[in-house]
Amino acid sequence: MRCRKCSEKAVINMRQHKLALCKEHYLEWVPKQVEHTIHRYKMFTHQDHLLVAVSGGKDSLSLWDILWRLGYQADGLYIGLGIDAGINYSNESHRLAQAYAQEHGLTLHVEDIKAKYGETISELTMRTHRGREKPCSVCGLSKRHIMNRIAREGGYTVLLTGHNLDDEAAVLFGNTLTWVGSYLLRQGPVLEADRPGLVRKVKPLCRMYEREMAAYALLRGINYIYAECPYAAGSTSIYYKELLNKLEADRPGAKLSFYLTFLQAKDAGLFSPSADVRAEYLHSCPSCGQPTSAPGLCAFCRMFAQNQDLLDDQKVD
Ligand code: Q46
Ligand code: ZN
Ligand code: ZN
Repeated sequence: MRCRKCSEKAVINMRQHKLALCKEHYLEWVPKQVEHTIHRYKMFTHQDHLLVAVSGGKDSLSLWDILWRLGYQADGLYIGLGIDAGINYSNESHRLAQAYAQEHGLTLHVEDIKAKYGETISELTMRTHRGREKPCSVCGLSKRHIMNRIAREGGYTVLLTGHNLDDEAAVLFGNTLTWVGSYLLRQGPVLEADRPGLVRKVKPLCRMYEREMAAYALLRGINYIYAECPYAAGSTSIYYKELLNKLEADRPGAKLSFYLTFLQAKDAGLFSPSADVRAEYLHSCPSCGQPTSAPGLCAFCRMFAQNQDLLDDQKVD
């Protein structure tokens, strides 16, 4: 297989794009694709002050790398979740995120959940769900809350995450199995800051296949954590990704077309804003100021308010 641009030996063949490229042209092609997505969905400009959520994985580190190469002002945010599960997952991912920042002279904010709130994600899940559930819902809620808080405190105009096409297609697949209108309406490359207390959120890798990002990180020589979070195993989203991969193997481009035709349908008004029923009930959490549909404190503040009660009880005892 030869590179379409220079006839050198190709390192990757992307059947979905009918395109094979050599290393040099592939490393040029990926940032161009991402820049196209940034412009296509009017995500941000060179004047914006960006905050990238960096987990130490291939997607977020590659995204940070691409932004740096494209000349955007982007700082990183690493959230220490305190996940160990025998492989020291959090420490290793933190080390790799820090190493990337140092090598490129970039600023990385580090927020350690245990240091700040007194419990790791695993401990928090044990307390709030008695270990009956995986930590993912607690983890997702905490990450969203903390990312938004740090972006607001730091005066960042846009918050970026490294979700790729495989992630987005799997979420979309789940949402279409249940047809929750409010979720479908809010899924997309840009989540506007349309509620007080929210920072605009974007996903510049939403059109890039996971395989393309893995190839980018590898060919660019980015050191990322190969291990998945130990709690990801057996999750529904991995199951949906496997199903979509089977479809993609038979019909190259199916994943991309599933996602893009959804966005077109949404733009054409297939989902009415009245589907976003939650919006009517939103108010600002009295403790942190972020929007919530829960009565009183938001779900994140409630987790820690319970904790505070427990601590107070222990002190009384
Ligand atoms: S980090 Fe957190 Fe993920 Fe691990 S505990 Fe689940 S949500 S799987 S992206
Ligand atoms: Zn080439
Ligand atoms: Zn709150």
